Order: sequence, then C-alpha cells, then structure tokens
Amino acid sequence: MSSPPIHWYPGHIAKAERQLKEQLRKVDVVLEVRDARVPIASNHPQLAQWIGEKPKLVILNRMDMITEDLQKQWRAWFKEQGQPIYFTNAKQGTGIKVVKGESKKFGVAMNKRRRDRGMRPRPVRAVVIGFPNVGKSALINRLVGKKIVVSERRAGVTRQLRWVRISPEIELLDAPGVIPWRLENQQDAIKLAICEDIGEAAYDNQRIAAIMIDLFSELGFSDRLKTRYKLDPQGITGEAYIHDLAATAYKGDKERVARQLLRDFRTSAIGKIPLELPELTK
Ligand SMILES: Nc1nc2c(ncn2[C@@H]2O[C@H](COP(=O)(O)OP(=O)(O)OP(=O)(O)O)[C@@H](O)[C@H]2O)c(=O)[nH]1
Ligand SMILES: [Mg+2]
Repeated sequence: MSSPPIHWYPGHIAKAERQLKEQLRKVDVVLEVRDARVPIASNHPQLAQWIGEKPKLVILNRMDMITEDLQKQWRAWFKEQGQPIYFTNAKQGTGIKVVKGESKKFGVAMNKRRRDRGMRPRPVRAVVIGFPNVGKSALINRLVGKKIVVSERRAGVTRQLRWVRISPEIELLDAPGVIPWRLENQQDAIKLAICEDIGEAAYDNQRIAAIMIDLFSELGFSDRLKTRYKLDPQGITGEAYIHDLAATAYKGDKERVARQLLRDFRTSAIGKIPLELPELTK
C-alpha cells in the first residue's frame, strides 16, 4: 500500500494556535484533555513546551469507552511515570467534581500569593487544551453545569477561543482542538483518525478501517469482529477483511463497510475497545 501521510491542518487551527499561545500567558492552570482510548497518541507533542512550568491536570476523557480494568492499568502506568491522571466522562459527568476541586486548589494557592503581595484575589484561570474532538467543550459544559459552549460529534467544532466564568472562583478558556502542523508520528495520527480525533478530510476511510482491523488483531480484539460481523479476521489482513465482508454482506461496497466498521468502533457498538495498552507502551 502506498503511504501518503495523514495531513490535516484546517485554516482555523493555525490562528487558534497563535491566539492560544498568547492566552496561555494569562492562564494559571492547564487542563490537558486526552482520549482514554489512545492516551499516548492523544498527547500533543508540542504541548509541554507551550505550557512550560505552569501546573497542569492530565485528563483522560471518554473513560466510558474503555473498561474499568484498563483504567486501573493506565492509572498504574502513569503513576509510574510520575504523572497523576484524572478520568472523566464529559458526556455523562463522571469524574468532573474531582477536576473542579483540583482546579480550585490551584486558585487558592494563587490567591494566597496575590494576597501576600497586596493584590486582590481573582478567579483561577484554566484553559482546556487537546486534540480536536476529545471532549474539551463537553468537559467545560460539565464543569459549568450547563450547555454553554458547542459540543458535537465532528472534529473541529470549536473554532474560536472563548472565556467562560464557571463560578466566582474559576474562569475557563475553551479552545479549538490543536494538532501539530506536521503529524510526524503517522502511527499515532492513524489512531487519532480511527478515534475521529482528527477531521475526516485527512484520511481515506477504507485505509483507516483496514488498519483498525489489523490493530484489533494485534491487541487481541479480533473476536469482537467475529461476533459482530460473523466473519473471522484471523489470518487475513484488514484490507482483505473489508473486501470479504463487502463481498458477503455489502454487495461489494467496501466504502460502506469501512464506514460501518469505523462507526461501530466510534460508538462503542462493538464494545469497549482501546487502541493502546499500557503493556505495549514504552
Ligand atoms: N462517550 C463519550 N463521548 C464524549 C465524551 N466527552 C465528549 N463526548 C462526545 O464527543 C463529541 C465531541 O465533543 P466536544 O466537546 O465537541 O469535543 P471538543 O474537544 O470540544 O472538539 P473540538 O471543539 O472539535 O476540538 C461530542 O459528541 C460529545 O458528546 C465522553 O467522555 N464519552
Ligand atoms: Mg470544542
């Protein structure tokens, strides 16, 4: 298969990134949102550099899309790395209270420093950053307790930076999803595409779906495919699987099969399937 790299950089993102870097100076704490199905691939490679010394909370959202057992494994893995993490389900509201509480703590510390210097207290300013579609706006709505910013299934919904006050104590900045200018790590880019954390314009459904099937086999989830589609992927490539499934049940329409497979993964219709496992992560 020839390999054109996944390339996606819509116009609004360059501008947003510039504005985000400007706003970052005013921010006290960063809420870095990742996708629990791909906690490593959804770690934006430039973020650490932008954030510098600022305190941050690493949030693994979409916790409902992986099993509790895997959540435990990731907790242990990140703990070993010295990085605390917070699991959330921004759609249902799970894990939000803890994130809110932790953010407030930064505010208390910040205002103590201000008071010591004779300055008036102010709300803590937090920014929510991450790849597109990981659930940043949904998280903000949950933190605020109402639908204040738009949150939708497509990647690239939030296009402008927007400050919202969630209480007298906290102000939040909703930012568009950011992606690196060049997706250097194509392995990661493909995983993000499968999870729909980068826009559809960036990739070919059939190719991405074929790689997803290969990944399922590698990670030990091929039985899920067999159960759902009554076709065993073992011993064949993802490409062949799509071909065979199309031939048997979709009148040869490989594009329809690819879309169906991706949709079933993205809606968890084939079950909770992660694309990364801590034991396979360096
Ligand atoms: N299952 C599940 N879905 C979620 C969760 N968080 C958000 N979503 C859904 O994911 C989709 C994207 O959410 P958004 O809040 O728009 O994501 P975003 O990061 O703001 O996206 P951009 O603004 O496009 O960068 C929406 O359909 C949400 O309902 C979650 O924890 N679990
Ligand atoms: Mg958004």
